[in-house]
Amino acid sequence: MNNMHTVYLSLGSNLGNRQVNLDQALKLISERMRLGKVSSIYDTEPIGLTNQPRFLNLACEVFTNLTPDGLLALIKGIELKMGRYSRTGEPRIIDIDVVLFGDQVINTPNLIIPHPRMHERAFVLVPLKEIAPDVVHPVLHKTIKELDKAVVEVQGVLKFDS
Ligand code: PH2
Ligand code: MG
Ligand code: MG
Repeated sequence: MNNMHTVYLSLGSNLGNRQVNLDQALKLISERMRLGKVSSIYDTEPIGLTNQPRFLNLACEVFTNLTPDGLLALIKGIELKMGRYSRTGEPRIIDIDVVLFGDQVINTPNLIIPHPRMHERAFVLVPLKEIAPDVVHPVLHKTIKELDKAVVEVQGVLKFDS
């Protein structure tokens, strides 16, 4: 099957040189898939985590004919290659999350798409709105623009000047 999917990823880093980490992740992604639009970088308040440094976050579009599980494996490989050691709740060099995979709805033990918290997170929606304002969330049936408007708190998302 050669079925191209448009996928949106959310990237975050709050350890080490955050901007270099995001750049490196984009480079590794682009070596394995066709990279489409990339948002600006935002400096963001950590959400749902205590005593952690601020994040840099961005969103990007990729085109792939991988399956969702194949894409997840590729992404985990990139995170490991970049030296991510994972203890939940600790700062991380890089976190790459699949937020949307075409209009697919997936609920398996190791993969939930759309990302279950994307619609309440300004650090995901603000960058995503730049590159995909009219894309429709396949479960909530709202556009990214509409979802972003509904996130009332600003949640400390600031444009990052490099
Ligand atoms: N990622 C999380 C939890 N909290 N907060 C911000 N600002 N940015 C993130 O990327 C982030 C977070 C879990 O992966
Ligand atoms: Mg995450
Ligand atoms: Mg993750």
